[in-house]
Amino acid sequence: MSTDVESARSSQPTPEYSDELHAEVLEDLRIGEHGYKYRLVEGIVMPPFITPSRYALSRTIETRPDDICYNGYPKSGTNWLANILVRLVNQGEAPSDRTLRDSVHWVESSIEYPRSKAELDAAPSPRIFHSHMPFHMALGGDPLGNPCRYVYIARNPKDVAVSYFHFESRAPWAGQYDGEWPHWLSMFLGGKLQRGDWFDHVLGWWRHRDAPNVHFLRYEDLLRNFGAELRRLGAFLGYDLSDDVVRAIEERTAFANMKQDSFSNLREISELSHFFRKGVIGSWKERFTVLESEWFDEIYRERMRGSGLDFDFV
Ligand code: PPS
Repeated sequence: MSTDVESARSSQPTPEYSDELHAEVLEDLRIGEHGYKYRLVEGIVMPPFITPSRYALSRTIETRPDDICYNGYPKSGTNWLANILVRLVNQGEAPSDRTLRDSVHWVESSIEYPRSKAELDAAPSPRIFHSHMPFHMALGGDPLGNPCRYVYIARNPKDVAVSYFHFESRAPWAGQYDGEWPHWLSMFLGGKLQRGDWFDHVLGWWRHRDAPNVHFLRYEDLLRNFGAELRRLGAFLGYDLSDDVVRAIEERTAFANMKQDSFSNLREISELSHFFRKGVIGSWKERFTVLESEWFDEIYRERMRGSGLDFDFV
């Protein structure tokens, strides 16, 4: 554990969410069933910390050809991808003077190191942006009309729904939501969770997977076939990775290592003490009943029909 990272951690303020500090406009916060807190942004359910000014900045920021914006529906492996990208542009190494979250820019959010426009303009290239937005609300405006490279990660939605349930139950930015799992599942399938409908989110990016500045990957492929997926990602971003660098990134971003490494364990953020939960394919089976699974499968088949996209659930 590096001393520099330790001191970066201890000097971070605790970015605990509170309406007063992070919601910017309190009047438009809404409370749904079981206290679920959210705000609507362009008609889509969003966390209260996606504030009008942060969202406006994220949409209007001028992107550069070497910018990278990774994106995904919540709980799809975006922080894993963050660690991979930070190391990919740096020969497998992580910065010694800051943590993972502080190595990336989360523009749409008012929590966790929000940068001003001046700070973003001054940030050295390649800038790496964190985002969870649907395609039509992406960082930098229309992805097809700006030079940023977008990397989208998608994960099978049963695991996403379960991971998200653990993450948002009793979370301050979700109004201390206190519903039970069956209620959560109906919210997920109804598109009522923060970041909106999973199918719209994933298919919105999937439809543009062949655009020259969009790269689409699946969590399950990364888990099963890391080296090949990393090389594909490297080729998209213009990095030729040696075997040693591929091995180093695979090892340092493996779940167990990310969980204990002070660079990536997210322990500096108080609400994320249980962030590294399972990191596997198929933990949905511990939560779904047979009936829930059949109901889910029916909706999944209907919504995914004709898309050409499918997921590994086991
Ligand atoms: S967030 O809060 O929306 O940004 O979460 P996100 O990072 O997108 O996804 C969190 C889930 O990813 C798992 N995770 C990993 N899986 C495999 N390998 C690595 N290295 C890894 N790091 C994080 C994390 O544990 C969450 O999934 P669950 O199923 O809850 O374990």
